[in-house]
Amino acid sequence: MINQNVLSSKDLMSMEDKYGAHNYHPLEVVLSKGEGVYVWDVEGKKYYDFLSAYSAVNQGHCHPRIIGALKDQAEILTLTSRAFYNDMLGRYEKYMSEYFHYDKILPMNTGVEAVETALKLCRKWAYRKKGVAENQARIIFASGNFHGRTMAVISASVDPSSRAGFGPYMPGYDIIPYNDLEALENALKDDNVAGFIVEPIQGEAGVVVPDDNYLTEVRRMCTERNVLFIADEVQTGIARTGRLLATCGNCDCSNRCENKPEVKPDILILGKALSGGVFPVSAVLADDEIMLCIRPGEHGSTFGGNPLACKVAMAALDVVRDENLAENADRLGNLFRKRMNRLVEKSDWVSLVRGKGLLNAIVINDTPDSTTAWNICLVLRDNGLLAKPTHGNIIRFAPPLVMTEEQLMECCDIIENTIMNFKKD
Ligand code: IF1
Repeated sequence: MINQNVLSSKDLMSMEDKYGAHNYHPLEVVLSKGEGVYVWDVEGKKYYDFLSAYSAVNQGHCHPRIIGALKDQAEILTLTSRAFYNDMLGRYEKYMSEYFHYDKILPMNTGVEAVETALKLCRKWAYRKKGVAENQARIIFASGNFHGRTMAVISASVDPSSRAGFGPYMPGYDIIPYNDLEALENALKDDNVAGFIVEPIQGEAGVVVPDDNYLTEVRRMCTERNVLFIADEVQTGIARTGRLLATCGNCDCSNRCENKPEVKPDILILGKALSGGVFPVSAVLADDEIMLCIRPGEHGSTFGGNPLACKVAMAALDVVRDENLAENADRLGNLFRKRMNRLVEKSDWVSLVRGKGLLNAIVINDTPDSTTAWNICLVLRDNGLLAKPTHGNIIRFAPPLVMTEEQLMECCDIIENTIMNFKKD
């Protein structure tokens, strides 16, 4: 019988294999502690976390202010359901409305729940405001998207691993190439189009950054055609790309969308780091003309807007502002890409680096079905840095935004030494 108190990484991986669904293929490391930019495995080995739980721990692991908020509220009131009011939700809604410059917020829990909420809101607006005939509303998605794993959302995916074998699929969708304004213009000719949902940078597709004018043109075209521009900032939001939001323009206020309204989405979707990775918290933000299209009893969730989530999210966003995480991500991201571009020149293994802020990826010079990127990540792990390939030959690098320049340079050294000494077996 295994001593339940002293379990090795190997024991714990075996337990997951035996008792857990096999819906993931994790890198072989078993983490037991996290603090700031570091995580430790069961045997006590320390690593730099270069994935940040897919950009959910932008504020760093177990940030004391966020954990403090969690502990304080957990001892007072955690959940009331929305059958009643609670004393945290109104405060949180006001805080979020002022922080992101929208009239209202609809609080949810996971990112995909917020995406689903945005899609439902978009359809409601189409019927109640735009005058689209019942059940005729169409929503445009970008090919290569990742918006979550529910049936309505994977119905818009073109990735076989997300979509295959889950049919039949949600009707009323059009899928166009990402970063293709001509394709969007054509799709918008249909008067039944209610919305266009898009990631400002496609994360899972491999950190695909669109042309500089893409989002501005999306905003202009959607306005002209009375179509809702829906931005999925679940991964790119909360300072990850060097701005509070990736849909922010290049102005210099902390909440940049205020100064570049021409890029401001009609519906904004947030998740992941909205809670600092401490607790599932997501949100949909919109102005009254859109948000009030959902009326009492037409949407909700048991945990949506719970007091614990409200308290944690406000602490998490205080940290983003007070520690200037957007500016830090912007500055360190430039340093990181500069170092990686030197690696592109020096190594045959790296063909390019792309990204914004501290959401970056390198493309490994091998076929997408090769195991090279995976094997490089295994050596990075052995050298004290955790990252994981996204599609095939692309390695995503997304450290917590609290990283210092000194720590970043050490991580670049680890990446550079690993790749310069990598031998394909
Ligand atoms: C997995 C990556 C994938 C997201 C965007 C909504 C959601 C996500 C832009 C849904 C979630 C997670 C899900 C996780 C791996 C990770 C991910 F891009 F971040 F790396 F899969 F593409 N919009 N992304 O990125 O949010 O419901 O998960 O809270 O499913 O394997 P969620």
